[in-house]
Amino acid sequence: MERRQVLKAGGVAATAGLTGLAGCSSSNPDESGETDTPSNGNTTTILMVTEGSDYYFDPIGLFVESGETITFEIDSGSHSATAYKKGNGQASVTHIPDGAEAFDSGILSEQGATFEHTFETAGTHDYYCTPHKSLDMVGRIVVGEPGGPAEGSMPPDGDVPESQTIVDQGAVSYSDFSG
Ligand SMILES: [Cu+2]
Repeated sequence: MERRQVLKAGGVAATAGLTGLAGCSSSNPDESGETDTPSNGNTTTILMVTEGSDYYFDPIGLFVESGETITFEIDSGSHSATAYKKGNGQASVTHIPDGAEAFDSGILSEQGATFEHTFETAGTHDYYCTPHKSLDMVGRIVVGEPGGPAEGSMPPDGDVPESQTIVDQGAVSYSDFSG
């Protein structure tokens, strides 16, 4: 599965035990990256990366089922994961479904720092990084199936993969998308 690449990408194993999930001991991938999906299958990580003059979420496009939890984790630099909903941070448009929670991690700066959000509402969720919004640091999460006001246009601050591509591939890495 594509998402396995995320877990191998850096430092996740070392910090998986520090996320403070009460009573959850299933997110314990070993260093080899060869672990099977945790039994509940419900934790997926998106890295937040500063690399030279590139600022990005990786994977930039991700599919999850309704009810799944995504962990946003600082790989390098200082970032936020902030939903495109008018009034949420600096969002100028709403690109999440009606009824979906407008998540906002606030700015995270420590390597390995995490923010978790459980996506309950089906549809297309676009989000951005507050400090790097003007530098194309945006991402798209499709929950269950594409839908809602994000469909038919890209976020105002940068491009993300098409929703159907995300559904088909499960995850779209930043390098695949930008390269
Ligand atoms: Cu950023």
